[in-house]
Amino acid sequence: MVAISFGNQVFSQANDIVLRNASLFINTPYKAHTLEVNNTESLIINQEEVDCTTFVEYVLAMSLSNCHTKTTSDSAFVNYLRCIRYRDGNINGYTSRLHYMSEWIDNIVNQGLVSDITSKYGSSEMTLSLSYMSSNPHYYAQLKNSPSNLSKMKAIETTLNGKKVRWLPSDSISLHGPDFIEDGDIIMITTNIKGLDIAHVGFAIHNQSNELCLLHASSRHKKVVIDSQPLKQLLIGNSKWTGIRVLRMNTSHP
Ligand code: 2YP
Repeated sequence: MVAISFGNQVFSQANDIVLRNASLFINTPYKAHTLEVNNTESLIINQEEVDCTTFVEYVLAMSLSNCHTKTTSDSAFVNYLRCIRYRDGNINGYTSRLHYMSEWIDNIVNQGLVSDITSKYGSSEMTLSLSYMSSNPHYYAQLKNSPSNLSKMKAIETTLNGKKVRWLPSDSISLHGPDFIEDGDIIMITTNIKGLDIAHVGFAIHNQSNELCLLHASSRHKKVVIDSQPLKQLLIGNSKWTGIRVLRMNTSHP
Protein backbone atom coordinates (compact mmCIF):
# COMPACT_ATOMS: atom_id res chain seq x y z
CA MET A 1 0.00 0.00 0.00
CA VAL A 2 1.46 3.37 -0.99
CA ALA A 3 0.94 6.12 1.59
CA ILE A 4 1.15 9.60 0.09
CA SER A 5 1.17 12.38 2.66
CA PHE A 6 0.48 15.99 1.73
CA GLY A 7 -0.13 18.73 4.27
CA ASN A 8 -2.10 17.17 7.09
CA GLN A 9 -3.63 14.50 4.90
CA VAL A 10 -2.39 10.98 4.13
CA PHE A 11 -3.60 9.39 0.91
CA SER A 12 -3.08 5.66 1.03
CA GLN A 13 -3.24 4.13 -2.41
CA ALA A 14 -3.38 0.43 -3.14
CA ASN A 15 -0.01 0.16 -4.89
CA ASP A 16 -0.97 2.71 -7.50
CA ILE A 17 2.23 3.08 -9.49
CA VAL A 18 1.12 6.27 -11.23
CA LEU A 19 0.34 8.07 -7.99
CA ARG A 20 3.51 6.70 -6.42
CA ASN A 21 5.56 8.28 -9.20
CA ALA A 22 3.47 11.47 -9.29
CA SER A 23 3.97 11.94 -5.54
CA LEU A 24 7.76 12.05 -6.08
CA PHE A 25 7.19 15.44 -7.73
CA ILE A 26 5.10 17.03 -4.94
CA ASN A 27 6.48 20.54 -4.23
CA THR A 28 8.52 20.52 -7.48
CA PRO A 29 8.46 24.13 -8.76
CA TYR A 30 6.10 25.04 -11.62
CA LYS A 31 7.85 26.49 -14.67
CA ALA A 32 6.39 26.99 -18.13
CA HIS A 33 8.32 26.63 -21.39
CA THR A 34 10.99 24.23 -20.04
CA LEU A 35 11.03 22.52 -23.45
CA GLU A 36 11.73 25.73 -25.36
CA VAL A 37 15.48 25.73 -24.66
CA ASN A 38 17.10 24.97 -28.01
CA ASN A 39 16.47 26.08 -31.55
CA THR A 40 16.93 22.45 -32.64
CA GLU A 41 14.19 20.19 -31.29
CA SER A 42 15.59 17.51 -28.97
CA LEU A 43 14.32 15.38 -26.09
CA ILE A 44 14.49 17.65 -23.06
CA ILE A 45 14.34 15.99 -19.64
CA ASN A 46 14.02 18.51 -16.84
CA GLN A 47 12.34 17.04 -13.77
CA GLU A 48 13.48 19.86 -11.47
CA GLU A 49 10.83 22.28 -12.73
CA VAL A 50 7.69 21.23 -14.59
CA ASP A 51 4.50 22.52 -16.14
CA CYS A 52 1.22 20.57 -16.16
CA THR A 53 2.11 18.72 -19.34
CA THR A 54 5.76 17.85 -18.72
CA PHE A 55 4.78 16.66 -15.20
CA VAL A 56 2.23 14.21 -16.68
CA GLU A 57 4.71 13.13 -19.37
CA TYR A 58 7.53 12.34 -16.91
CA VAL A 59 5.19 10.44 -14.55
CA LEU A 60 3.61 8.46 -17.40
CA ALA A 61 7.04 7.55 -18.86
CA MET A 62 8.28 6.50 -15.39
CA SER A 63 5.15 4.42 -14.79
CA LEU A 64 5.22 2.74 -18.21
CA SER A 65 8.89 1.85 -17.71
CA ASN A 66 8.14 0.73 -14.15
CA CYS A 67 10.94 2.81 -12.75
CA HIS A 68 9.95 4.22 -9.38
CA THR A 69 12.50 6.97 -9.17
CA LYS A 70 13.12 10.18 -11.05
CA THR A 71 15.60 9.33 -13.75
CA THR A 72 17.18 10.75 -16.88
CA SER A 73 19.25 7.71 -17.80
CA ASP A 74 16.90 4.73 -17.72
CA SER A 75 16.61 3.76 -21.40
CA ALA A 76 13.01 2.54 -21.10
CA PHE A 77 12.01 5.86 -19.48
CA VAL A 78 13.73 7.86 -22.26
CA ASN A 79 12.14 5.69 -24.96
CA TYR A 80 8.63 6.03 -23.51
CA LEU A 81 9.05 9.79 -23.03
CA ARG A 82 9.97 10.18 -26.70
CA CYS A 83 6.96 8.06 -27.72
CA ILE A 84 4.66 10.16 -25.51
CA ARG A 85 5.91 13.60 -26.53
CA TYR A 86 6.48 13.13 -30.30
CA ARG A 87 4.23 12.00 -33.14
CA ASP A 88 4.81 8.24 -33.54
CA GLY A 89 7.87 8.72 -31.34
CA ASN A 90 9.83 10.47 -34.10
CA ILE A 91 11.68 13.70 -33.25
CA ASN A 92 11.75 15.76 -36.45
CA GLY A 93 11.65 19.46 -35.62
CA TYR A 94 9.37 21.61 -33.48
CA THR A 95 6.12 20.55 -35.15
CA SER A 96 6.83 16.85 -34.53
CA ARG A 97 6.19 17.55 -30.85
CA LEU A 98 2.53 16.91 -29.92
CA HIS A 99 1.42 20.40 -28.97
CA TYR A 100 -2.35 19.86 -28.96
CA MET A 101 -3.45 17.44 -26.27
CA SER A 102 -6.08 15.84 -28.53
CA GLU A 103 -3.29 14.62 -30.82
CA TRP A 104 -1.13 13.80 -27.78
CA ILE A 105 -4.00 11.51 -26.62
CA ASP A 106 -4.49 9.86 -30.02
CA ASN A 107 -0.76 9.19 -30.33
CA ILE A 108 -0.48 7.18 -27.10
CA VAL A 109 -3.89 5.51 -27.47
CA ASN A 110 -2.79 4.32 -30.93
CA GLN A 111 0.47 3.01 -29.40
CA GLY A 112 -1.55 1.05 -26.83
CA LEU A 113 -0.01 2.90 -23.89
CA VAL A 114 -3.23 4.38 -22.47
CA SER A 115 -6.99 3.95 -22.90
CA ASP A 116 -9.38 6.86 -23.52
CA ILE A 117 -11.91 6.24 -20.77
CA THR A 118 -14.22 9.06 -21.83
CA SER A 119 -14.56 7.45 -25.27
CA LYS A 120 -16.72 4.94 -23.34
CA TYR A 121 -18.22 7.04 -20.53
CA GLY A 122 -18.23 10.54 -22.05
CA SER A 123 -21.79 11.82 -22.20
CA SER A 124 -21.06 14.47 -24.84
CA GLU A 125 -19.20 14.80 -28.12
CA MET A 126 -17.14 17.75 -29.35
CA THR A 127 -15.75 18.43 -32.81
CA LEU A 128 -12.14 19.62 -32.80
CA SER A 129 -11.57 23.12 -34.15
CA LEU A 130 -7.92 23.88 -33.45
CA SER A 131 -6.28 27.19 -34.41
CA TYR A 132 -4.87 28.62 -31.18
CA MET A 133 -1.19 28.17 -32.02
CA SER A 134 -1.36 29.39 -35.62
CA SER A 135 -3.56 32.30 -34.54
CA ASN A 136 -1.21 33.28 -31.70
CA PRO A 137 2.32 32.65 -33.06
CA HIS A 138 3.62 35.43 -30.81
CA TYR A 139 3.06 33.09 -27.84
CA TYR A 140 5.40 30.47 -29.36
CA ALA A 141 9.03 31.40 -30.13
CA GLN A 142 9.45 28.62 -32.71
CA LEU A 143 6.34 29.82 -34.58
CA LYS A 144 7.05 33.55 -34.28
CA ASN A 145 10.54 33.12 -35.74
CA SER A 146 9.77 30.51 -38.41
CA PRO A 147 7.23 30.94 -41.23
CA SER A 148 7.97 27.31 -42.16
CA ASN A 149 6.98 26.04 -38.69
CA LEU A 150 3.89 28.25 -38.79
CA SER A 151 2.70 26.80 -42.09
CA LYS A 152 3.42 23.25 -40.84
CA MET A 153 1.38 24.00 -37.69
CA LYS A 154 -1.53 25.26 -39.81
CA ALA A 155 -1.43 22.03 -41.82
CA ILE A 156 -1.42 19.95 -38.61
CA GLU A 157 -4.42 21.87 -37.29
CA THR A 158 -6.25 21.22 -40.56
CA THR A 159 -5.63 17.48 -40.36
CA LEU A 160 -6.88 17.36 -36.76
CA ASN A 161 -9.97 19.55 -37.25
CA GLY A 162 -13.34 17.92 -37.67
CA LYS A 163 -12.41 14.91 -35.50
CA LYS A 164 -15.12 14.10 -32.95
CA VAL A 165 -14.11 13.21 -29.38
CA ARG A 166 -16.18 12.27 -26.35
CA TRP A 167 -15.92 14.33 -23.15
CA LEU A 168 -17.71 14.98 -19.85
CA PRO A 169 -19.15 18.48 -19.25
CA SER A 170 -18.51 20.06 -15.82
CA ASP A 171 -22.18 19.95 -14.81
CA SER A 172 -22.10 16.16 -14.94
CA ILE A 173 -19.14 16.00 -12.54
CA SER A 174 -19.96 15.78 -8.82
CA LEU A 175 -17.79 16.61 -5.81
CA HIS A 176 -16.88 12.93 -5.56
CA GLY A 177 -16.56 12.63 -9.35
CA PRO A 178 -18.14 10.06 -11.62
CA ASP A 179 -17.62 6.51 -10.25
CA PHE A 180 -15.63 5.43 -13.32
CA ILE A 181 -12.70 7.75 -12.49
CA GLU A 182 -9.93 5.92 -10.60
CA ASP A 183 -6.97 7.34 -8.66
CA GLY A 184 -4.03 7.78 -11.03
CA ASP A 185 -6.20 8.45 -14.08
CA ILE A 186 -5.03 11.33 -16.30
CA ILE A 187 -7.52 14.22 -16.22
CA MET A 188 -7.50 16.55 -19.24
CA ILE A 189 -9.52 19.74 -18.73
CA THR A 190 -11.42 20.88 -21.83
CA THR A 191 -11.76 24.57 -22.61
CA ASN A 192 -13.90 27.15 -24.44
CA ILE A 193 -10.80 29.17 -25.36
CA LYS A 194 -11.13 29.79 -29.12
CA GLY A 195 -9.11 27.30 -31.18
CA LEU A 196 -7.95 25.25 -28.21
CA ASP A 197 -9.04 21.79 -26.99
CA ILE A 198 -7.46 21.27 -23.56
CA ALA A 199 -6.33 23.97 -21.09
CA HIS A 200 -4.79 21.92 -18.25
CA VAL A 201 -3.85 18.35 -17.28
CA GLY A 202 -3.21 16.43 -14.05
CA PHE A 203 -3.85 13.18 -12.18
CA ALA A 204 -7.01 12.10 -10.35
CA ILE A 205 -6.72 11.43 -6.61
CA HIS A 206 -9.57 11.07 -4.07
CA ASN A 207 -8.98 12.76 -0.69
CA GLN A 208 -9.98 11.37 2.70
CA SER A 209 -13.54 12.64 2.18
CA ASN A 210 -13.51 10.73 -1.12
CA GLU A 211 -13.73 14.00 -3.06
CA LEU A 212 -12.15 13.91 -6.53
CA CYS A 213 -9.06 16.14 -6.52
CA LEU A 214 -6.16 16.92 -8.88
CA LEU A 215 -2.53 16.05 -8.27
CA HIS A 216 -1.10 18.55 -10.73
CA ALA A 217 1.61 21.08 -11.55
CA SER A 218 -0.32 24.20 -10.58
CA SER A 219 0.56 27.61 -12.03
CA ARG A 220 -1.52 29.13 -9.20
CA HIS A 221 0.37 27.34 -6.42
CA LYS A 222 3.60 27.59 -8.47
CA LYS A 223 4.43 23.93 -7.71
CA VAL A 224 3.15 20.37 -7.90
CA VAL A 225 0.36 19.91 -5.33
CA ILE A 226 -2.55 17.75 -4.40
CA ASP A 227 -5.06 20.55 -4.79
CA SER A 228 -7.04 21.22 -1.61
CA GLN A 229 -9.93 22.35 -3.82
CA PRO A 230 -11.82 19.38 -5.30
CA LEU A 231 -11.92 19.26 -9.10
CA LYS A 232 -15.61 20.21 -9.08
CA GLN A 233 -14.79 23.50 -7.35
CA LEU A 234 -11.85 24.19 -9.68
CA LEU A 235 -14.16 23.69 -12.67
CA ILE A 236 -16.85 25.97 -11.21
CA GLY A 237 -14.20 28.59 -10.44
CA ASN A 238 -12.81 28.82 -13.98
CA SER A 239 -15.17 30.01 -16.70
CA LYS A 240 -12.69 28.87 -19.38
CA TRP A 241 -12.84 25.25 -18.16
CA THR A 242 -15.79 23.31 -19.60
CA GLY A 243 -15.28 19.69 -18.58
CA ILE A 244 -12.87 16.75 -18.75
CA ARG A 245 -11.48 13.89 -20.79
CA VAL A 246 -10.04 10.92 -18.85
CA LEU A 247 -7.21 8.53 -19.79
CA ARG A 248 -5.90 5.44 -17.98
CA MET A 249 -2.43 3.91 -18.34
CA ASN A 250 -2.56 0.36 -19.71
CA THR A 251 -0.75 -1.96 -17.29
CA SER A 252 -0.14 -4.44 -20.10
CA HIS A 253 1.35 -2.48 -22.97
CA PRO A 254 3.84 -3.07 -25.77
C1 2YP B 1 1.51 22.74 -23.99
O1 2YP B 1 0.55 23.60 -23.38
C2 2YP B 1 1.92 23.41 -25.32
C3 2YP B 1 3.08 22.65 -25.97
O2 2YP B 1 3.57 23.45 -27.04
C4 2YP B 1 4.21 22.37 -24.97
O3 2YP B 1 0.14 25.50 -25.77
C5 2YP B 1 -0.05 24.43 -26.34
C6 2YP B 1 -1.24 24.27 -27.26
N1 2YP B 1 0.75 23.36 -26.23
O4 2YP B 1 5.13 21.46 -25.56
C7 2YP B 1 3.67 21.77 -23.66
C8 2YP B 1 4.76 21.59 -22.60
O5 2YP B 1 5.26 22.85 -22.21
O6 2YP B 1 2.65 22.63 -23.11
C9 2YP B 1 -0.09 23.02 -22.25
C10 2YP B 1 -0.74 24.21 -21.54
O7 2YP B 1 -0.88 23.92 -20.17
C11 2YP B 1 0.06 24.68 -19.34
C12 2YP B 1 1.46 24.19 -19.60
C13 2YP B 1 -0.32 24.46 -17.88
O8 2YP B 1 -1.55 24.52 -17.62
O9 2YP B 1 0.57 24.27 -17.06
C14 2YP B 1 -1.11 21.97 -22.75
O10 2YP B 1 -2.04 22.71 -23.60
C15 2YP B 1 -2.01 21.46 -21.63
O11 2YP B 1 -3.12 22.41 -21.61
C16 2YP B 1 -2.89 23.38 -22.67
C17 2YP B 1 -2.09 24.59 -22.11
N2 2YP B 1 -1.85 25.50 -23.19
C18 2YP B 1 -2.61 26.63 -23.27
O12 2YP B 1 -3.49 26.87 -22.46
C19 2YP B 1 -2.31 27.58 -24.42
